[in-house]
Amino acid sequence: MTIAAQFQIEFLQYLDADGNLVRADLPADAANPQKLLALFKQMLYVRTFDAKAVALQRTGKLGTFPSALGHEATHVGIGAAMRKGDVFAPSYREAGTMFERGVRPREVLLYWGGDERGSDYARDSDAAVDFPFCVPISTQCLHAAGAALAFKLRGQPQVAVACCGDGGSSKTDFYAALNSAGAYTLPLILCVINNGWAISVPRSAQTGAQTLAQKGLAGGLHCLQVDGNDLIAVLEAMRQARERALAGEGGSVIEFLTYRLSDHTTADDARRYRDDAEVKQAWEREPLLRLRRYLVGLGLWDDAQEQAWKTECGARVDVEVNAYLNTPVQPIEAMFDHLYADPPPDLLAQRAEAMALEQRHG
Ligand SMILES: Cc1ncc(C[n+]2csc(CCOP(=O)(O)OP(=O)(O)O)c2C)c(N)n1
Ligand SMILES: [Mg+2]
Repeated sequence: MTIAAQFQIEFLQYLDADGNLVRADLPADAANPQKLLALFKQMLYVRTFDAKAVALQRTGKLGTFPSALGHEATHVGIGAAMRKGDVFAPSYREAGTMFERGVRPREVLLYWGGDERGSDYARDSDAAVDFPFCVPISTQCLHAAGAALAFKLRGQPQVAVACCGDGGSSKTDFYAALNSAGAYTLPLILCVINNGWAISVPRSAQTGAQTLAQKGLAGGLHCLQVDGNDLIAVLEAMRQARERALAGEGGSVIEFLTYRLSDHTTADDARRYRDDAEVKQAWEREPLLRLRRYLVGLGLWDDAQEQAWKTECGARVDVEVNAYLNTPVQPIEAMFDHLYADPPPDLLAQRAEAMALEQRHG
């Protein structure tokens, strides 16, 4: 027998869990520590927002919320690597990426509070062209593939980026998206955020594949596995994938290894299906810890600065929360108004019924 084809999956990491550099060839982003510092501060802001959103849900002021605790390097890094004109198609968890695109925290709160105005991003932000949160698993991968096809047909130098989870990478939509990206050489970056769990299904039960990155090989895409808790690696992986796409060399599947330190959502209790020991270990690899150590080592950060910044983050988040809580509630019929240009008769009947009920009960 001869070998018909051979493949390998590379793993990218610059900063280990202790904040030590494991490679000498630092990319340009890391050679600019001020940029890393700014993104570290943003990661802390995202974590502050996340904790507040969970607290709002617990006190009855927000609907179900999917925490992104532990995903900060992946989420902020993906957003920071994107450019105006690119299109982002998130799942439900990537608020941290959306903030980088210019989505305001108050909009994210509106969305999870059940108000569609939260998806109407400001016209002057990079996010104006982005897709809203997507709860149906991995359908956003196809939306992003469609955007990437449009960029290609129009000859626009832009990329489409979709995020899905380890579980999402098992869906047909994910495979169809990567197949079209390979067949048409689309500028599409599929980010598989492997946080170890798909609600209560562990990564080990999710697939027989050794890595999730290798799924892109079947479609002829470039594939890479990245330490998703290492901001430097996330930025560099995205930079390379974007450059490759813009050079007409096609799309990528990037697997980001991270961990869901929180429950799946506020409607879940992960203690019922996973070991505390696993979570404890994951806390030792979390993304803020290592970047903090690295920046402290460079003399760019210390405890006093962190305390001051945390206070500032709390105040900034409070402004957003107040803006959300003070947004006048929409009339009941608003929930029917963003589904169809021409609503079908049964929906119009439901709309009328809802309005009549509201009039009767106030
Ligand atoms: C089409 C579809 N099927 C099932 C669900 C229910 N569901 C919500 S989240 C989830 C697990 C997703 O896990 P993963 O893709 O790993 O993303 P994570 O939540 O870990 O970010 C499932 C099955 C859904 N939202 N959409
Ligand atoms: Mg997952």
